[in-house]
Amino acid sequence: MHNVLSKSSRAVQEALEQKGLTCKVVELTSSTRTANDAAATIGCEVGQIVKSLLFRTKQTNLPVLILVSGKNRVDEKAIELVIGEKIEKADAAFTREITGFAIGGIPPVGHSQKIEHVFIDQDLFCYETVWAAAGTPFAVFSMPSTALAKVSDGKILAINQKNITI
Ligand code: 5CA
Repeated sequence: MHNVLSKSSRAVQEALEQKGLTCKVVELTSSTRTANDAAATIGCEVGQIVKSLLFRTKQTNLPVLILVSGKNRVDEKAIELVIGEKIEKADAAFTREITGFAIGGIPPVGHSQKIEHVFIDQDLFCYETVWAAAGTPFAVFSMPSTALAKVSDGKILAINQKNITI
């Protein structure tokens, strides 16, 4: 672990503090780019990893942030039913424009633009503690899942795709 945070991770740390959270961003020496990498590096369950995925509404081009348990895949239809419009994955450029961060390090809070539509996977509440990216593929922080709901101001929903054959 490093003591000095990168610029992106420092911005996330500051955003957390502004929201009254005491959690500390940690920079690791192994990659936490994917949920599986992060779980292996941290030594937690993959379900405890918060994937912060950016989508966009197809017609109105508005950002939709979906905070998903690392063990789940987003059921886009469940989200579309709530917002009344089709959505699709945002590309890297749109993601950076809205969040201020690159894919692989998108945090659940501290974005450069306000995101109106935020959804939280209800399965994250199976865990007392969850871990999220903090600005880079090497930085993470942990927080109580209840705090995640509070600071992200998201709508809690069942968003896991049910019909996957593994
Ligand atoms: N650092 C980890 C967890 S702490 C992390 O950021 N995981 S993540 O799941 O939130 O971010 C990686 C996700 O970004 C991938 O699951 C994938 O859904 C998405 N992604 C990767 N490449 C692209 C791309 N080119 N365009 C849109 N989304 C992408």
